[in-house]
Amino acid sequence: MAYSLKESVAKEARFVSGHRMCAGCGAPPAIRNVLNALKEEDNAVISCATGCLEVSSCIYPYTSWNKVSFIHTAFECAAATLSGAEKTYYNLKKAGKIKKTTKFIAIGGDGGTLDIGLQSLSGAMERGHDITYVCYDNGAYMNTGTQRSSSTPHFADTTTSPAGKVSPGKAQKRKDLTEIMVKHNIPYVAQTALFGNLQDIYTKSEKAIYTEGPTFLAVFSPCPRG
Ligand SMILES: Cc1ncc(C[n+]2csc(CCOP(=O)(O)OP(=O)(O)O)c2C)c(N)n1
Ligand code: SF4
Ligand SMILES: [Mg+2]
Repeated sequence: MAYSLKESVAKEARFVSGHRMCAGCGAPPAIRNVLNALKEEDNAVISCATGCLEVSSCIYPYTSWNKVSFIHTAFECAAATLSGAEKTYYNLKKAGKIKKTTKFIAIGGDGGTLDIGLQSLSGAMERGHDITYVCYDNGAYMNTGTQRSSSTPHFADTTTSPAGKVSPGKAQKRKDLTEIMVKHNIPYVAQTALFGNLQDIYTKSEKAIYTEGPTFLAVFSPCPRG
């Protein structure tokens, strides 16, 4: 569907207010905009690695996840968990036991994706599951106090790579996960920034979610605190 701002704001959001993320955090609007690309008639299963987004959006008995099935997964296995759910759906659909279309979306932060969950992400992409992996990349392990990740830019100041008289900040260069995903030869890989171009995030999310096979989307998402 061609992008229409009017139509996209009229859709019922799949990620809604009431969460406990910091004011000004990029992750909630980033994910709301990614999920906005889902067709209203489709179901979605979300597998979410721990991180700021996960711990702040489902504090029992409240949740900000609307009209989706949500699985909280450990860091290591957001993609592996979703692979299992997708394969089960595939088999049930083939047997005629499920009629409705369901889309499968894994979400992780940069720590959960570039570092701790990389192996299960790579495996799921290589096996060819019909899933979309979305990394909201804020450049550090923000939830535990801004520790450097492999996505933290060179020379950036974090609590474990302090910049000052003794050290210039993070000594290592940033890992380029988007390029690593391209090298998996999967049908669709994209990256975008949330702010400034809602059409870009919508168009790429729609393409990622509705392209058959494994797809990857990186969304750069600011963390005012970190
Ligand atoms: C295996 C494991 N190690 C460490 C933690 C502690 N932990 C919880 S959230 C978090 C930071 C996550 O960073 P990132 O994935 O970049 O998401 P962000 O918090 O930046 O949104 C850490 C280290 C954990 N829950 N599980
Ligand atoms: S610490 Fe950063 S990433 Fe976490 S909720 Fe606050 S602004 Fe968002
Ligand atoms: Mg992070």
